[in-house]
Amino acid sequence: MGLHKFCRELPKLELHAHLNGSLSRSTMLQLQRCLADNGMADTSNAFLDEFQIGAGDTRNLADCFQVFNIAHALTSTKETLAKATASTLKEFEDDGCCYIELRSTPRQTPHMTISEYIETIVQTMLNTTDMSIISCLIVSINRSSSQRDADIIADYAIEYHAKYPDIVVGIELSGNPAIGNFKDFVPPLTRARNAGLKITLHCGEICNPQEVIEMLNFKPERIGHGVCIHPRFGGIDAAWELLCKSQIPVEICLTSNVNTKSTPDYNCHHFNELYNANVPIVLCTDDKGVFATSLSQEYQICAETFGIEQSKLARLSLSACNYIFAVEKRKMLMDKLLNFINKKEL
Ligand code: 6MZ
Repeated sequence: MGLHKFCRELPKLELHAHLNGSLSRSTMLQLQRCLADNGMADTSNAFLDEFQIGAGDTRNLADCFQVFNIAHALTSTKETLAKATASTLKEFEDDGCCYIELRSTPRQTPHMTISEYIETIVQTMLNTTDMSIISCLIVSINRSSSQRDADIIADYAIEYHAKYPDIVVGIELSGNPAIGNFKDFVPPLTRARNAGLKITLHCGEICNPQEVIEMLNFKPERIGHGVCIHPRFGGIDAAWELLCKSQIPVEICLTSNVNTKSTPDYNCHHFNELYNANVPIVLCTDDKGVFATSLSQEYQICAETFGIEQSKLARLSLSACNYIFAVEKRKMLMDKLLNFINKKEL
C-alpha cells in the first residue's frame, strides 16, 4: 500500500495537540462567521493569514507565541470554543486518529469564566457521540502566568478531574519556554498529581540543561519536545543519561520543531537519537493549524526521513497506547491496533 494511504488508515493516537494551535483555516473562517453573526467579528482574512508558520517562514519559536492571539480572539465565546473543539476533533478523526488528548489553557474572556471554558470543552467532548474518536482533556498551565494564576488553573483542573475523571485526565506546562521558571510551578503541579491528574511537561524546547534535569527529576508521565536534551543539540550528558534511564516517553513534534527552527531540518531532528536509544516516543502534531500539518503527515514524514517501514510505524502507534493518561482505554486501543496489524499482515 502507498505510504500516504497507509499513514491515513493507520489508527493513530494524538497525545500533544494544543486546541488553539490546531484550528484549521476552515474552522477559523467558521468561527469568524459565527462571531460576525453575533455582531462580534473584528477580524479580517489578512489577520487569519498571519496564523500559519510554514516551512521557510522567517519567524522563530519566540515569534510563534504571538500568533496564538489570533485563535484566542476567535475562541472567546462559549459558542465558538465549542465549535472549535468539535471541528478539531472531527478533523483528527477524519485523519484516522482514534484517540486524542487535546490540551488547552483555560482563560477568562469577556464572555466566559475559566470554569465555563473548561466546562464548554468537556461538554463538547461528551457530546461527540456521532464520532468514533475518543477524546480527553489535558489542562494547560502557561509558564508566563503568575504563581497565583497557575494555582487557580490547578484548582480548576483538580475540580474538573473529580467531576469528569474520564475526560479531564492530565495537566501540563507549556507556553514560551524563554519565560518563567519550572520551579515556580512545582507546587500546583504536585497538588494536581496528588489529586490523580497525570503530568506532561514541555521540556528542553530551548537550551536549559538545569531546568531539563529538574523536570526529569520531577518524574512527569511524559515530556513534550525534548529537543535540547541530547548533547548534540545543546543538552548535557547528565540530562541525556537521566532521560534514557528514566524511560519517560517523549511527545515528538517534527514539523513544529522544523518550522519554529528549533531544529534546522527534518534530517537532523533528534528523533533518531531517541529512537536509537530506545527512549519511548509518540509522534504528535503540536499545533496542526499553525504548522499546516496533520498526524498522518507526521507519520509519513517520519517514515520518509528516517526510513521507518510500515510495520515499524504501526508499532510506533501501538506503543503510544502504553503512554496514554486514560489508562482504562489502553486495552481497547491496543486491540484496535493489533487488529489492524494482523489484518495488514505487518
Ligand atoms: C510551548 C506552546 C507551543 O492552550 O490556548 N503552545 N507552548 N511550545 C509550543 N511549541 C510551538 N505551541 C502551543 O493553545 C495555544 C497555547 O498553547 C501553547 C501556548 O501557551 C499557546 O498560547 P491553547 O488552547
